[in-house]
Amino acid sequence: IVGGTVATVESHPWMAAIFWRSRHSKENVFRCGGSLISPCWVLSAAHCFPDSSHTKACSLSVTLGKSAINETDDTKEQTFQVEKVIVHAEFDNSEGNFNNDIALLKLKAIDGQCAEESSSVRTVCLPPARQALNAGSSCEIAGYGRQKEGLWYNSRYLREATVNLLAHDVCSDKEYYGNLITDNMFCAGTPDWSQDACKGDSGGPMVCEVDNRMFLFGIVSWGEGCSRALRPGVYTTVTNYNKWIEENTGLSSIASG
Ligand code: 4AZ
Repeated sequence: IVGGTVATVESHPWMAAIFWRSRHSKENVFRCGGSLISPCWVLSAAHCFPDSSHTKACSLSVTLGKSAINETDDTKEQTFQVEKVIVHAEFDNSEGNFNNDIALLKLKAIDGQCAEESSSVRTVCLPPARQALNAGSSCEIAGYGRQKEGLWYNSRYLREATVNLLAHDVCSDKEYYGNLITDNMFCAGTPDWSQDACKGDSGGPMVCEVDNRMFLFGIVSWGEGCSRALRPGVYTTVTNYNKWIEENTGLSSIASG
C-alpha cells in the first residue's frame, strides 16, 4: 500500500495472508493477500497461483488475524493449510491485463472447523450482484505490500488506504489504460495519485460501505507501477462473480444482501 497508514487487523478482520512454502528453503514466503468470505473460503486473485507445481495447494497456507507479516501472535492468528485452489477457468493474461483475476482457496478444517470468529478474524460480505457504486465512491484497500514502487520488500505491518472509484469510460480512455480495461475490472485512485495498492497487495480486499455495511467489491489485481499519475490501481469486479463463487463453494445466497 502506497500513501496509507498502518492498520490493525481488527479493522480488516477478513484479511488473509497467503504464504507459499518453498521446497528448497522450507521457509514460508508471503505470496498474496486474500479475503475470508466464509469460514472455510478465501477469495484472492488468480494471478497469485500460476499453475506450476510450486503453487500446488499442499505448499500453500493461509493466516488470518495477522497484523505483522514477520511476527506471529498466537492470541490473534489462525493458520490453515489449503485443501484446494480454484482458479477461474477463463483467467487470461494473454493481453497483459489479468482478465477474470479471481481464485478461491478452500481452507483445511482442523477438528471439523475452519476460521473461528474473533475480534481479529471475521468474514466479509459479498455485495448483491446488481449493487453498483457510483464513480467517486470512496473505498478502503488493505495489504502487506510495498509502500513505494521500486522497493524490493513488503511492509512489515498491515496497511490501509482510501481510494475513489473511477468511471469505466475514464479508465478506458487512451490517456489511462485504453482497451486493457474489461467489464471484469474497475479502477480506483486518488485525485493526487498519492494512495494506491502496490506489489504484494494483490489478491487483497477492496471494501466499500453501502448503508453502513462494508462489502467486498474489489480484489487488488494490477496496475502500471504504483501511485503513478493516470495509472490507477485495477481491481477485479467481485459482483460479476457471485454465481461463480456460489457454484464453486457450494455456498448459496452468500450475497443475498
Ligand atoms: C502487483 O504487482 C501490483 N498499483 C498490484 C497492484 C498494483 C500494481 C502492481 C496497483 O502485484
